[in-house]
Amino acid sequence: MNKVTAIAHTNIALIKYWGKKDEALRLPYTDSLSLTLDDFYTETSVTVSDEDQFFLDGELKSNADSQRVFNFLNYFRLKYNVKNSFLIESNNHVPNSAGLASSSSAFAALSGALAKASNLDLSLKELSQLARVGSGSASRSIYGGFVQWHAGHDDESSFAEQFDDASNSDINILSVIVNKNKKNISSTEGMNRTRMTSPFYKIWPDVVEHDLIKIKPAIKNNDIRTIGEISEHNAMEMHALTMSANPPFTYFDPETIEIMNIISNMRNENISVYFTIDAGPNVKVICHKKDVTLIKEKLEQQLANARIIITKPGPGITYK
Ligand code: 2P0
Repeated sequence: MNKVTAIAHTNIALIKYWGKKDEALRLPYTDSLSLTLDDFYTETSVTVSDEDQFFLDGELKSNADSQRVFNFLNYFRLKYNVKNSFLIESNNHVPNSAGLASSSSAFAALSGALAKASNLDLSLKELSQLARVGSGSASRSIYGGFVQWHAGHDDESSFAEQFDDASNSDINILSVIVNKNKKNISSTEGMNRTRMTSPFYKIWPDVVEHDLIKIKPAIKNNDIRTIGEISEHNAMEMHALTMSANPPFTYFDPETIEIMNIISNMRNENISVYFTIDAGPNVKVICHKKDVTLIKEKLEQQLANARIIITKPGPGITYK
């Protein structure tokens, strides 16, 4: 049987997804909006086989470590009446579970490869619906550029679509990696605890709606300063939710806060630079392409142990 290979890129949420109203289908409480990134991706090959097996970065994973992938295979088979088992070989070109959203590219690539290996001719919208059930943010990684995930109210109505292909955007992102260790509190657990216990969660849908209304024209106008301001504020609004959960928690490490301060100081020098942070300690820095080298140098001068990768808007799913 032929091997089918799909490549999908990670995305960074500018307006965050934080909370599900349906666990099994991964239906979110709110829309979210992301930028797909060029340099972080997952390449996944699928071969029809006589048993399900999952290799990650060349290593055969135990049944326990494959459970999330196997559950997804079962969902896929049931949804599309597929009878086959699959050999899955996935290679991540991102540090795993370090707030770099590797599950977004992973489940997007897996969805595309599974559909192709099963001779299903799925639209991008259908792939987005499928990927969403693997990991919410994966619904957005089907597309390149700026992508909006419509929360919807059921499986059919919850999917992402491209908002802008970013071909006219001067935006650059610096990925500042301070910690590659797996996070203690998964996104799934973190968002559930927040939703159930933070007294501020009830205003989160309004916060997102408001931020989306402001960021969309800024994206169309290539207004990176406004994109940065809104994204940074939205990230802090999300992290304020984790700190007000019970028991409270944070994804910030000391280095995370150090980087936030460095960015803020650069703004005092009139450099247009902003940050966003996901469910981990690493920081994504948002800036104009013309400033990216200077900003990288300044970060390197002030951070002894950080790894900094410059990237730009990336493409949607492709096949080899
Ligand atoms: C996002 N994050 O919008 C948000 C912001 C992290 C912070 O989506 O539970 O792995 O698998 O649906 O997609 C990371 O969570 O969560 C995430 P699940 P996912 O990108």
